[in-house]
Amino acid sequence: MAKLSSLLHLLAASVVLAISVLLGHGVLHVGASRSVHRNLQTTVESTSAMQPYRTSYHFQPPSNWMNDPNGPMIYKGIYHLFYQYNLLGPVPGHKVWAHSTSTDLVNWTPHVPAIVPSEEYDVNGCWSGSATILQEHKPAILYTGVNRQNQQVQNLAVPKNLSDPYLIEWVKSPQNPLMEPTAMNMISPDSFRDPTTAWVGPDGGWRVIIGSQSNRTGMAISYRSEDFVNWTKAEHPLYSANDTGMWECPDFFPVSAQAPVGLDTSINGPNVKHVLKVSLSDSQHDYYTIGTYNSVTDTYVPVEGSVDSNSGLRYDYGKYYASKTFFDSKNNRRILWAWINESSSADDDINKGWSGIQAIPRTLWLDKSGKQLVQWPILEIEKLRTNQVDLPNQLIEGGAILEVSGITAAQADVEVSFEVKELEKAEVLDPTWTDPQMLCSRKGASVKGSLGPFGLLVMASKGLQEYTAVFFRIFKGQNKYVVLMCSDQSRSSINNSNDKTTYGAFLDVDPLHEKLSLRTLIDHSIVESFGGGGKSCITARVYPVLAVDDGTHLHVFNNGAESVGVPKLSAWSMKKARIN
Ligand code: DQQ
Repeated sequence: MAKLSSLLHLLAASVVLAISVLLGHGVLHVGASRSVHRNLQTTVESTSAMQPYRTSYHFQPPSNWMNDPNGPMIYKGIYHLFYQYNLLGPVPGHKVWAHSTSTDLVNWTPHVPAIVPSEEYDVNGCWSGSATILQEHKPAILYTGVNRQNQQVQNLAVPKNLSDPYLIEWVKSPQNPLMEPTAMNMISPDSFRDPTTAWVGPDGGWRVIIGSQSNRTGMAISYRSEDFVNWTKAEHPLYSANDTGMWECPDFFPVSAQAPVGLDTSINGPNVKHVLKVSLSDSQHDYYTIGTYNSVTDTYVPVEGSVDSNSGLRYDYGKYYASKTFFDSKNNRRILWAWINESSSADDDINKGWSGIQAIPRTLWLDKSGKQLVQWPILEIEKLRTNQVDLPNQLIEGGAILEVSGITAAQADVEVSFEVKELEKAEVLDPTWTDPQMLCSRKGASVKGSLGPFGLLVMASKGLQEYTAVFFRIFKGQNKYVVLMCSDQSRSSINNSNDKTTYGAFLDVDPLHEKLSLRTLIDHSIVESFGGGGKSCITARVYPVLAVDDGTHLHVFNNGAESVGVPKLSAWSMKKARIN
């Protein structure tokens, strides 16, 4: 009964917000929009005892459903994040572009939604898209509208007032829709969405790609334009791959082969490689390839990674979808945003009144090897660190568990490195063990090995009835040592209605010459881990029953037969950010 009344309360507050927007309050001043959001906030705060899973420094709105990050950009020194949002509840529904801004990518101010369904061409939803900074630093948004016939079309919106750094009001182009599926262009009306940030070619013309599929061949359809309004479809897609299904939220951008810096989206040249990322609707995973892009012929040839095989490269081997990058011209870096969905049931989402979190924005660059990308949480997040705790350099014997106390373990940042001396004792890797996720689920944290499992037990309850284990194992491969990184959720909660899939990735680090490093960001229901300085990342959602707030503990463990050195472990409590 209590649950029902809090749900009704929440729905009522959501309807207030929806009505105010529909009545034209999309142009409300920020102050007014805040008061509307405060209504929602009150609802959530009043039930805070029932809200142990809300994050403290990962971005999320006060309530309701959020999915893809949309149109991230920096304008006049202000960072903008738009996101797919259902005004009416914590389940998927008609989408608007909700909008928040920040000066540091850590603390966020909510604004009224920037783009809401209002016209024939987007009446059934304003779906994902991207921002492009045009000449004279003018931002423009291309987004997918779902029209009255439920066809997907591409539309343009521009700021009403360029002198407003918060870009509160957006105006839809009178020429919309700009790109449509027709019998002539043979594009399927339900598989044509999510325009990327556009880039300029050597001829001065704009190019953009849009996710699609044709008979299960996933593809990135190319369009060109001189004026950003009139777009012509290219004869061939930028890239396609058989039997990969629908490609959602493509992202295409250059990376420097010389230095770990970001590049503006239109840059190309001898020391530049290109990344094509696609979000595969079938598996709900983001895959990327690294290759070369010929901007004259508009062709892309991938060299590393593969979209059509399980061994393809992924940004993250856990929950991480519909990601999108932008070039931060202020700090010369490329920043990656992504949606982390729930592992809880839809009923639980309705009870808690919200669904969906954004991962911590990550800086991303090309690894020295040129074979993969590296990702690291934006430096700004470190300003939330407080109460640092360090463990002295020590050896952890096989079977040992050591508590790291003195921090808020449900809201923390932990960095640890491991050193393994007797590598010859590593277990032999069976050549058929090619699927890291499968290997991690077969050899979870409780399965004793030789070199490993060793790592962190996070979100652990006092008696260890609940914990999430993030760990490494080292194997002897054919001519090198192979490092496996796992995030094992099988013991994360005594509530069995949650998805507790174990995730895994191979980590391209040579334990003969390098220490194995692990950083884990813990935020109540999110465990976001970076192995080898960001070479492999795994994000998990967890909903413990016992290990909540002060009942949460952090441990370092070694369940292998051999001892492991821990030269360094630092952990911090994280302060709460203003996440909306
Ligand atoms: N989410 C949007 C679509 C996109 C999908 C709708 C990916 O535009 O393809 O909310 O999560």
